[in-house]
Amino acid sequence: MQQYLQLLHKVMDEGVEKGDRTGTGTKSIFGYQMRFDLQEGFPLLTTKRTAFRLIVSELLWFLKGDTNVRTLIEENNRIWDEWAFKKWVDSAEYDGPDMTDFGRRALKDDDFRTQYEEQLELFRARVLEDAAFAEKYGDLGPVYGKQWRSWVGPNGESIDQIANVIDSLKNNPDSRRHIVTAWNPAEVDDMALPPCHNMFQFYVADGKLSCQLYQRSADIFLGVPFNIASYALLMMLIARETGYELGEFVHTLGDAHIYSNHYDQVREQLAREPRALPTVRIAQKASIFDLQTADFELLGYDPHPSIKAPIAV
Ligand code: DHF
Ligand code: TMP
Repeated sequence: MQQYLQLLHKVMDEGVEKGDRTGTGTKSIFGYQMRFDLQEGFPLLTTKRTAFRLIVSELLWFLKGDTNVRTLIEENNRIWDEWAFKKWVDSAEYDGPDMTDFGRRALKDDDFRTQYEEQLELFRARVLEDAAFAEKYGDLGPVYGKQWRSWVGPNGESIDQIANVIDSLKNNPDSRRHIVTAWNPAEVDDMALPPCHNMFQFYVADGKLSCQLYQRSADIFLGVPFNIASYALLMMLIARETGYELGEFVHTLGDAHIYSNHYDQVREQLAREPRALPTVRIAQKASIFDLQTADFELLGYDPHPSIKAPIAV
């Protein structure tokens, strides 16, 4: 994971100060590549505790083709709630206290923060209790799960990119077309957040499966540790399904940024020594689509303590 720490260093030292959609401000570089050999262990950060369980449940949620936060909340995974909540408070049906620009206001105003947390909790409860409400406001639009499993083609047909790529990896390993893309230009405007990890390609050589991800936008402190581990897990699942050994995960970043309210946390993390990587054990099921969060076991994980940071909405 030295490459991740090198990335933190590089962006802190050389990043250009740049405004962004969320109004937070960032230091940013454009274009960076990391390579993780999965034979060397599971690439989960050891310089801060990173929530493996949330990474697993999010990946299984993508693989099921799900786009509704209800199923995540049921698993006590709240990482996508703010983006569904945003759709709810912007809707005509919402009649609670004004939540305009809630992410930034909650950072500056403690009274507002209390009010916002109350509204977010009410939203979660309602998504869990009220199926019709959840269907309307828990859904993030045609995000990853939809594009991976049921991209709608020009004649209304549904394309399962994950099943197709498993098939092509098995039957035509030398192909240079093992691609899955979540970036559907016809549908990005309907998504709560356009895909950040937007395209990946598999590669088979010497009986080993590798994968390269192009991530257009990378929140290096909060998002990227999840993204690395998520794609490493995805590779383990696809390798199991296709019978190959594990090769490299190649992670290519577009706009790689550190938010201005993460600088202290980054410095704290950079003062820590990396430890040995953990490993992951996954239960044997008939198909990867049958797996559940409890089927994943993380072994030998001994990280430094977690470091909290606000997420830019
Ligand atoms: N927006 C932004 N600005 N950055 C992101 O990384 C991001 N990621 C999204 C959706 N929108 C985003 C989906 N993935 C967390 C991590 C990944 C993620 C969303 C949220 C997160 O908050 N992680 C914290 C707390 C995790 C916990 O609850 O334990 C962390 O410290 O890792
Ligand atoms: P953007 O759509 O304006 O690029 O904002 C998306 C933010 O979310 C950006 O900071 C990148 C971050 N992000 C990740 O780093 N990884 C992820 O998996 C997701 C969903 C978002």
